[in-house]
Amino acid sequence: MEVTHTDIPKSMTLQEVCEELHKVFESDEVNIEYVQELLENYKSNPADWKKYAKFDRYRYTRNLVDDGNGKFNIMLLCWGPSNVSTIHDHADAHCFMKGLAGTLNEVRFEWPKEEGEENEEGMVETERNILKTNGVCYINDSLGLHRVENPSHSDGAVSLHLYCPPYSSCSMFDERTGKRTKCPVTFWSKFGKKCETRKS
Ligand code: 2CO
Ligand code: FE2
Repeated sequence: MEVTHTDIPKSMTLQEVCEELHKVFESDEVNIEYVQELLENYKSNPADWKKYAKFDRYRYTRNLVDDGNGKFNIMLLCWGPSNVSTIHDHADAHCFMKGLAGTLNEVRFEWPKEEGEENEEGMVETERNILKTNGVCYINDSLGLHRVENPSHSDGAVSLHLYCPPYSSCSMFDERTGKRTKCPVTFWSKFGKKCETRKS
């Protein structure tokens, strides 16, 4: 079925959503509303994504689903009970996030003051959002920073993330001081296969 930007079929598989996203990102202009609508329209079906859902005991995992011909990345993030990210930016990328299973909390922060300035009060929280299964949220660096956490002590959570353009490092921030550290972001698996861990 031909999909136009005004006519999204009611039931799409994750693969069909990814195919449509390839079409959307052929253009250099990102239609944020349309991407958001497309992701909202998708009803999470574990049969579509369970082969990418790989959990680690200690921290959330990033599992690449589609590399978007180098223009964007789609990945599944798996959050074990109580897993939490650092406070981070998104390296000037658009970040869409959709809940696939469980519930996540997103806590947003203002950018800290420039280095060298006083930063005594620590980082300033601006917003808290709850991302339920099938919910979608969007952030980019002009909207601030965030931390994402799985508030459940017993259940895992799974989320789908789309970044455009893809990025391989971002900045992480110390909540108490606002101090920034540049960090690589890595994948736990790509296309359903576990990545080799580099031995030092
Ligand atoms: N941005 C984080 C990451 O890609 C996850 S929080 O949602 O954007 O690891
Ligand atoms: Fe993020």
